[in-house]
Amino acid sequence: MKNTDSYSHLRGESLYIDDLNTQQGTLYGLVFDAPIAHAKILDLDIAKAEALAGVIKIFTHKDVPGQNQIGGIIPDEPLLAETDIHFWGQPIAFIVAESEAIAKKARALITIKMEALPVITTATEAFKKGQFVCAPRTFNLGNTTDAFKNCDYVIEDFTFSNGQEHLYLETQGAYAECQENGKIKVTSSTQGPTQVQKAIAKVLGVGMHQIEVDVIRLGGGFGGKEDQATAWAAMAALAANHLHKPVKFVLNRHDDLRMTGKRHPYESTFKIGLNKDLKIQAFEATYLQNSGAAADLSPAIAERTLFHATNAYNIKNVHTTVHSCKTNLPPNTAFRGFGGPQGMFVIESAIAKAAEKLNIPAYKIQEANLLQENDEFSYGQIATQVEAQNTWQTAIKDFDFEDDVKAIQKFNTKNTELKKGISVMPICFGISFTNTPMNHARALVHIYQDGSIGFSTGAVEMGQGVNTKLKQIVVQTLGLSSDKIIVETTNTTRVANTSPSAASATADLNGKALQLACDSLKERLLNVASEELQLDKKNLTIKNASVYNQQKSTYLTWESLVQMAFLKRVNLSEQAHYATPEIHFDKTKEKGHPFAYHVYGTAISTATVDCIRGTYDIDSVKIIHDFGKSMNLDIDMGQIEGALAQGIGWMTMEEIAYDKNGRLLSNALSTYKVPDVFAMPEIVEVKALESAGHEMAILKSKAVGEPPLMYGIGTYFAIQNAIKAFNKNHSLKFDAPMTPEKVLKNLYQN
Ligand code: LUZ
Ligand code: MOS
Repeated sequence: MKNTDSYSHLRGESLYIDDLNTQQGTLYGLVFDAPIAHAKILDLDIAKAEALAGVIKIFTHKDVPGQNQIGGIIPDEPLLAETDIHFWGQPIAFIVAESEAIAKKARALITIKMEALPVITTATEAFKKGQFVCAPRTFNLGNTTDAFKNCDYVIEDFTFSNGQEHLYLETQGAYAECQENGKIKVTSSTQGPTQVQKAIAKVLGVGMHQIEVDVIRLGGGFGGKEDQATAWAAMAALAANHLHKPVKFVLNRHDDLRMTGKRHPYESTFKIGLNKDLKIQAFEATYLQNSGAAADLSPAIAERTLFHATNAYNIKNVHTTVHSCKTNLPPNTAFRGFGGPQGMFVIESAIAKAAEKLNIPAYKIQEANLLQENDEFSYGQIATQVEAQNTWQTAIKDFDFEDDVKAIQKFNTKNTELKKGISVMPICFGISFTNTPMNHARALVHIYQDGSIGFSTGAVEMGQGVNTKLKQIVVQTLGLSSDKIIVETTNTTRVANTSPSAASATADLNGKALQLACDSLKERLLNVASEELQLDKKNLTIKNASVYNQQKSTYLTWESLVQMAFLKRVNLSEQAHYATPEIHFDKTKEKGHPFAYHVYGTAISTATVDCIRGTYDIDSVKIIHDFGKSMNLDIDMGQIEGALAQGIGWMTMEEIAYDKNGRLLSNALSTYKVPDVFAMPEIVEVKALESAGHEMAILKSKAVGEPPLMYGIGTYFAIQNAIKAFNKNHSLKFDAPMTPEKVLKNLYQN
């Protein structure tokens, strides 16, 4: 099925927050934020700003009728600063005016007196000072101390991976409208409508039933709107509630870049031990996560780092610890991969370092340690339906890896100023929210009297194509054509208590609930058909919008069947609930079976480095990906290509920079470089692994949102491999992103 949004996207008719028709009397919001990263607020003067013509009111924490608190996991984040400032860009006051332009003028009139406090911007500094947003976590398997004693080689080093700006095309925003009896409706650009509803209710001090959150679609989320769409919606709702006027608040790009959290930078140390046969015997790592000034989703992200610490490898002795370090940066947050990529970069670095020491290619070590059926992950889950070897071997064979290696060697002998490199990157990513209670979803389906269908789920369309997949499920289950079916907006009054659209699990969870609802409706309608046709129900099916008896069509069309059912007073609506079976996790033991299944794949990347300039091209990325049985290859391919681009960006060019005072330097697209079409590899080839799929994946079509981002990690090592071909004495360093500046240094330093 074609992406259901392609028609309205192409015509520019798709609606985002900023496209909504505003009601008469709509007011506009703007945040006054902290101009310093850490301070005590001595005095805030809003009088002059509030006196400006066209300014309606300026809200501070004193105007919050409920709790001034938006922390999702830990209540440590005020909506509007009270006595202290903890990061540059922290919201302090919310200006509401007749226009954005007036609000902007008012912002310049606000004055604040502060007493500056020491600023911490790195995880290591916070770690040394003992500042954390939550307790550390440790996963342990076997006994690393004993295992290291018997290793032929033990290698230790440290790694850094930087943050990453989400850069969703649509910035954060919300539109709040008052309704009758104190009810407020908020249209929000959020991945988590229920989180937004809950936070607003808390801030206003009312029940969740007073708040309706509606989501049409997002212009991208990537994790940035899993937890961090709440503040803006809560401010708009706060103002609408107080003023009894509609309030629109869409962040401009600069405000969004400055005020929102990003992917967590990680500073990590590792110790890896292996034997002459290249089998990794033990792996230890300590991850210092730069959490920023509040917990946000950091505890869950830290946990996922541990879940993916050994990537697609089997290691019998593992000891990993993660510390969520509190710094004076905006609270860092979910970003595609959710801490997994950060963990995987460390094990890949460890393998690269070991390979350097043994003077062999890294892929020999990788290959010797790939996960196999019934291996145990460090968190106790037993690996089944493992495709690590399959995707690896298929990639090596189908993409003529050995030939590539030889060609690159030949190229490197012939050329002095240009060097090529190659890497292999296997991935293994667990599917399910690691927090087990979040793994459930609901769907609501209405069949109208004329046979047309409208359905709702908790899934948020953010460009990933979930609405198309959901529509496909209805089409398949009820045997109809898609023009009879509409996907309603995601709305908390139709489908309540939803988990955010995240963790790559949206289509699985919501799709399974939808499938259950459609199955029930189908059963009910086939009962009616069986009665009408006087035929055995078990021979009846619905396809091509007609009832079929043993593969032969009957006179009963879908429309007539629905009408008949309605006249017989049969319920044409259904609500269903799906909760992922089998999964569990015991945090006291740090053991369990947290994932429904894993997604596997292998990417081969090649790069060419210009050894005079330090610039590089990623020449090719060739991927064997485990889609299971992809239910929509167009959409899934789009996810792979997008994730790969984002992974390449994170690993090779996107460089978040804060100065030592905690001010964001990379605060515009002139100073923050993201991949464009020229940065993409000239060759991107994606082939589907032949595999059975997994029962817990919707229609056996495996989750595809996050896993392919980690193919991008391979490009870091392909560049590094080329550098090593030029600078034989170079000692590998693991400092991502591999920007041209760093490439140049590495080419000429040891
Ligand atoms: N969000 C979340 C996620 O709350 N829990 C998760 O496990 C997760 N994993 C990936 C992306 N977002
Ligand atoms: Mo996410 S990182 O919101 O799946």
